[in-house]
Amino acid sequence: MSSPFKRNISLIGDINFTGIELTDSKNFAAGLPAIKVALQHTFKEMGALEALSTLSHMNQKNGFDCAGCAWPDPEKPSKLGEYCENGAKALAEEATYKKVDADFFKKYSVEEISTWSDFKIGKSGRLTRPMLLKEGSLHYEPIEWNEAFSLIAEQLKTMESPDEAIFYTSGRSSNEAAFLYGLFVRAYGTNNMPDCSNMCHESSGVALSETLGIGKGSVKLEDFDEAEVIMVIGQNPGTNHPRMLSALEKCKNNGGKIISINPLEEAGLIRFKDPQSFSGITKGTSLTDIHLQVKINEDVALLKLIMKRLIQLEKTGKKVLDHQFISTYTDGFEDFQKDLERYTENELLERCGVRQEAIDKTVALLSEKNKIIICWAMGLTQHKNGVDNIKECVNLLLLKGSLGKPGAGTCPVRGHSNVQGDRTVGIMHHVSEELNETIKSVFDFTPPNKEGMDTVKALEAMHEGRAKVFMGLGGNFVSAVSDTRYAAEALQNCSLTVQISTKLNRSHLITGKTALILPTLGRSEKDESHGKDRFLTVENSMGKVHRTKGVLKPKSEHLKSEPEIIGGIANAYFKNDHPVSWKELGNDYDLIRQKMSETLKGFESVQKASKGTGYYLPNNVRNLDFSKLENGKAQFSTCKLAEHSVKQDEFILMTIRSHDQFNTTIYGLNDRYRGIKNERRVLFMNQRDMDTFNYKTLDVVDLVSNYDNIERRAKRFLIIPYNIPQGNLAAYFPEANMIVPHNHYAEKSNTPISKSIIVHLERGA
Ligand SMILES: Nc1nc2c(c(=O)[nH]1)N[C@H]1C(S)=C(S)[C@@H](COP(=O)(O)OP(=O)(O)OC[C@H]3O[C@@H](n4cnc5c(=O)[nH]c(N)nc54)[C@H](O)[C@@H]3O)O[C@H]1N2
Ligand SMILES: Nc1nc2c(c(=O)[nH]1)N[C@H]1C(S)=C(S)[C@@H](COP(=O)(O)OP(=O)(O)OC[C@H]3O[C@@H](n4cnc5c(=O)[nH]c(N)nc54)[C@H](O)[C@@H]3O)O[C@H]1N2
Ligand SMILES: [Mo]
Repeated sequence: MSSPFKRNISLIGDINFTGIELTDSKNFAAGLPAIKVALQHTFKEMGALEALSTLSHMNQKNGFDCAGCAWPDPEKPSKLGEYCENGAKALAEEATYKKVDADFFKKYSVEEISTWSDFKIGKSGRLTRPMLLKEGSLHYEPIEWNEAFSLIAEQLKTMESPDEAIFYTSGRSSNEAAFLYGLFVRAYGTNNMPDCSNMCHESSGVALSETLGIGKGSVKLEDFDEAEVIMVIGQNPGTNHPRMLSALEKCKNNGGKIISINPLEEAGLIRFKDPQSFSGITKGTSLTDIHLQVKINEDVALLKLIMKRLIQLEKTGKKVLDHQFISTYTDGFEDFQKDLERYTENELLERCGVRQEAIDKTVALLSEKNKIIICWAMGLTQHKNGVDNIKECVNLLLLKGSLGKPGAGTCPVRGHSNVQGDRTVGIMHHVSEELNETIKSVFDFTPPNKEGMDTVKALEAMHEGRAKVFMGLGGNFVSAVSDTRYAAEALQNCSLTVQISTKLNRSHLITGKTALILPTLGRSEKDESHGKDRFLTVENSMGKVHRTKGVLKPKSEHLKSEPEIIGGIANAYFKNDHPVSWKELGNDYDLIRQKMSETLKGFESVQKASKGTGYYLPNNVRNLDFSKLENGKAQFSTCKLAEHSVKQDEFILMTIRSHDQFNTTIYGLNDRYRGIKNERRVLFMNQRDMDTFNYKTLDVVDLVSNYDNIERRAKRFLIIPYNIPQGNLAAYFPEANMIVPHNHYAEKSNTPISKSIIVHLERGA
């Protein structure tokens, strides 16, 4: 019997060390070094002239939205430039002059490319034409668009049930593309729409929906000007949302205070030197007033302690809580208060590991203020108790009446530039009966009403052979999800994998039997049809919808826009036998917007209103309208403390981003603010732990996790002494994804536990 053809693909590529240099970690973010690095990256990839002229259009009214993070633009963008160092890197990455063309794939087999590091793979350049990897072949070869569309349509038709196909989305797609994609997937007959947000802010969505009735944040950018206190929890804005530092600076200049809660003292939260102002370049603004160095995943303990102390203070006669707000707008206060009494201050203090004086200062500050904003990101969401982490933040805001007024509210800081919009316009594995009804009346077909799969369920289904076709609208699924080995096996089980992408990544190498690459236009590129420029829309982290229009000449004449590609696939699948005219819709974004306005709440005037700086979608928390929740009130929650059983030789490890990456795209090998030059395989460790276990700086170790008696290993990391709590470790994602178990994730949100993985270390070679 001949064995089935299996390509010999490396899961993570080259793990040789790249020549580390250690420097001092920094105590400020941005400043002149940021300008220098921004220019270095863009000049290198694009040339100086094009770089400067393109950057001047970024985040401006008639330009394009930065494809990096989802931080909003101010009403009046700075004329000097409304972008940050890492936005410039995102542009350089997309607008690079380097190309991955048919010759490239002729020269290099997928096996060979897979032995390269992710850094080298990404730097190969932009994808330029549709490519096919045939069953049994090791080289991609060119394919015409129409043939690619037919091939996908044929495969989709051979599925025994539409639920055997998976349609993933990453949050860079426009509202129009995501809406059309969701519509096609439903017309095909499944809700299998896993999304990058399942691994990201899903815990926020669940917690906020259950407590406040909307899965999004409530603050607007202006609220940062008025806030008395901003708490930044489990987030590293200096690297991942650098433009947020300007908003924090404004708060400080207006007399506000900043509390950061993080196992690390991140440079971006210490001091900010605004590269767009003169004083910024010289001395800058100190940001954090109180840093609470919490142990990994002990935020619930810390927040409980703070709230317990606030309630006690109130009992001494001081006015600390907003009783008026609590009685008018909330439900469950008594139970919440009773639950807090179960814990002693000492036990909470010991668990969170924070110094008593820092807690005292925090309690004193919060007791006097009631315009509080809480910002958070992956440090809270990616734990088993991720949903409770966020509910505990909501509890604090409810106690203080810090919602629905200027300068106060919730601020989950989103990741991808349109991850929030994609969900708003219908990328969702849950069934919404309301949306299904509207789709039925607008488009004249009946969408499926069976719950679909999120990323963890999709992974399992492919692994077990219950799903056979995988399509990715952007992203790099295999490197982004947990458990790289399991993920690779899952994708390699598929009969067909399709990636709609701008740049080459590992998901083009670890594929199904047959694989397709469909290259698409990037945000920064002109999207022309019949000589006319088209525009798209996106939604930022604060619920504002606005337009985006590229300015650069597309990298190749073969590229299609995302809506065109989706329209093409749908048209090949349905031929003309469907009430929706897919091809027409894919080509005409005005028509898509027209349909969005008929289908989606808040999009009634998207066509007109998205002009200029855009418009806000409805948000019930801003109006203190909790009518959809139990008793018509915002809900207090009783949250559990985290549970970890960590043995003597084990640690809790968080996977974090370096300053030189965008998720699985590696811009460079430095992590400037943390003092690392030219290496990604590093492990941050407390010096006392190093002494206890007899490790020296730059000793080599493997990271080993053991869940359910399965040993998972990530090889070869260099130990770096770092200011991190004892018992905690940090390494970069995606390298460390080898050790994240696919079947351990947050309760209710299914977000993988990427920030609290129990590991032990083994000395490596
Ligand atoms: N340049 C750049 N920008 C990006 C991205 C990128 O990769 N590069 N990614 C985008 C995406 S998709 C996202 S989701 C965001 C991610 O933005 P972040 O969430 O800021 O990214 P992470 O590096 O995952 O950092 C998490 C932070 O949480 C802290 N942390 C970890 N565990 C805990 C904990 O248990 N408690 C507390 N309190 N803190 C903890 C870490 O020390 C770290 O500072 O950024 C977006 N923007
Ligand atoms: N261990 C660990 N794992 C994590 C995380 C973590 O903190 N730790 N973070 C998680 C989070 S928050 C997220 S959001 C996910 C990210 O998961 P993904 O969104 O799947 O990953 P990205 O690396 O952002 O995807 C990059 C690829 O997107 C494609 N791309 C870029 N721009 C465009 C575009 O405009 N259109 C199209 N069609 N394609 C484009 C390029 O080909 C590029 O290679 O990873 C998650 N995984
Ligand atoms: Mo994310």
